[in-house]
Amino acid sequence: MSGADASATLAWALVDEWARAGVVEAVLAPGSRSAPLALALAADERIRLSVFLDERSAAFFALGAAKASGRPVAVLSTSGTAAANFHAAVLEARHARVPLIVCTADRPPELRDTGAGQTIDQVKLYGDAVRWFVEVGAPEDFPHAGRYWRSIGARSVTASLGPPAGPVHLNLAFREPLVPTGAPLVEADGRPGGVPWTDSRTQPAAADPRVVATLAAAVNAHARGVVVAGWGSGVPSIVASRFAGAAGWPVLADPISDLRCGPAAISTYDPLARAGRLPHPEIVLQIGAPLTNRPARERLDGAPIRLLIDPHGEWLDPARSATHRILGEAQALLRAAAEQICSRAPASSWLDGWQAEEAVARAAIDDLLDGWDEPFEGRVARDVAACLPHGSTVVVGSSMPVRDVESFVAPRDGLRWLANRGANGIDGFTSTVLGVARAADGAGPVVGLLGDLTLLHDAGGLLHAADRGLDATLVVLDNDGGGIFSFLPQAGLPEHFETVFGAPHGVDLLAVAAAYGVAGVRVDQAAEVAPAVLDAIEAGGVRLVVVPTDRAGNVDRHRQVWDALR
Ligand SMILES: Cc1ncc(C[n+]2csc(CCOP(=O)(O)OP(=O)(O)O)c2C)c(N)n1
Ligand SMILES: [Mg+2]
Repeated sequence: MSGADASATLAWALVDEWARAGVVEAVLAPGSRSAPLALALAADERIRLSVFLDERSAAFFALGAAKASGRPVAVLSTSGTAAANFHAAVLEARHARVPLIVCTADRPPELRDTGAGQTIDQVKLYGDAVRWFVEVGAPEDFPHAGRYWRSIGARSVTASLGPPAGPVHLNLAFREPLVPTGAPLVEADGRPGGVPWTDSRTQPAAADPRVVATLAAAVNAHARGVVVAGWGSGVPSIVASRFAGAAGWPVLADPISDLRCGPAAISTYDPLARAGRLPHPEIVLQIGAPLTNRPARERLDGAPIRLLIDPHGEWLDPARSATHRILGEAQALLRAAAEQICSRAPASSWLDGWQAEEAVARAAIDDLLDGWDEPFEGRVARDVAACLPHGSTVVVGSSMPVRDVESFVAPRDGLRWLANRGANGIDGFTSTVLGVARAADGAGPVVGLLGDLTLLHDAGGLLHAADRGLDATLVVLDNDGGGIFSFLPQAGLPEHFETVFGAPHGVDLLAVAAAYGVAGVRVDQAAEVAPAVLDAIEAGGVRLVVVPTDRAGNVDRHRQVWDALR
């Protein structure tokens, strides 16, 4: 064997291939076994490196940056439980189709299964959650080693981008010495001209003319249709608007679909469904995930024709109500179908009816909300979305925030919405928001809307947050526990409810943030929430706006809104 430094060469070749293929962000949590790759990442000026203590926060930060940018982000851990702490973010990346290059350092084979320190079985650690797994093997100088390492680097980027995008896992065994030996590198130069080892492209799917014709015929045959859009529709709002406008159909859009804008958008389907006032469509076309809102889903699942556009073959149909499924890109299909629809514009009595219901419901909701001085969680969601400048990104936490956003936010354009809805966890959220802010790079404000437990679950994500040069405002609805459970049947079991579900903590969230050097304010009046958020954005840096609310009172207020529409 030559004395060349194979570990350093492998690390350099991987990082070089990632940079050639467009990777600009990497995240690591320190450890010794990962040293060769950590040093190569730190040395490469094309890639910005963020360092976290907690691997879970590191992975969710990478997830946020990748979600916001659409570009793969590399994330590196040392061996052992460190690698296991990536798992939650890997699962979210899988289900939300986010490109992540997950690198776990490992002991070489001769140290495995021997009680060697910090050694677990890392082979296929994340199971089927990853789109590609490679046991890279301990680096050695062998013929064409450079070709092998470079092709792994290039292919890991390609595999993470799919489609569908998702996490890939490189398990990297390193032998000591783990720091550069000073020996020459193995011959492993990249292609001339700075191009990736293998330039890999996926041909964009054009819409199949027969499928387009079938969809257009279905629209032409049914005036009483609706489009429903959950997260991940992949359709630009202009395309959805043009299709809906030609069809004369309303768009029932969860804000996190980015399609709650334009004249056909209906934002009040939750209270309308609860009041039994949702008109009965003959046909429902679902793009993206199902709505989060259960009353509306239950109402629409009963439509005689339920069409599911399924770009990634994921059958996003938990109610099993789809009568027809189209495997393919919604964007190309809607764009082409809109051309073939015998347009019902400018007037469709079906759409007019929906818009009239929307106007009545919107006015009733807004009147109620505006009359309440103490912060109501639904109003906070509505007002934060309404006040933000064009170009802002809102990252919504699971539990009630994502539901209140769906129930109360009025249609508007100019916002981008993100949420961890692949697996609906409340974990890693602080770090996700900060990762989004990293990718946004000051291009527009980034605001997180989250519950108190969601903040506390990843309070550690605030470590160093003030020093990362990031701008992000975290609007925390502090109802001292899990407010969502008060809406569920568990609420009828008072004996154990607070202990087992509500889980109050009594923690001063501003003091927690202050311990990490993060400033914030507490806002007790509903009308002051939006100004406080705008002040925080203006001040810059990472800031908290804590809005105290009351779990029981919050349920009452929601019921008052539902009752008002009955
Ligand atoms: C990682 C993870 N653990 C547990 C849950 C279950 N869970 C769903 S909502 C919730 C409470 C969240 O409380 P908070 O963030 O304060 O929001 P609120 O319910 O008050 O709106 C919990 C524990 C989950 N979704 N994800
Ligand atoms: Mg809460």
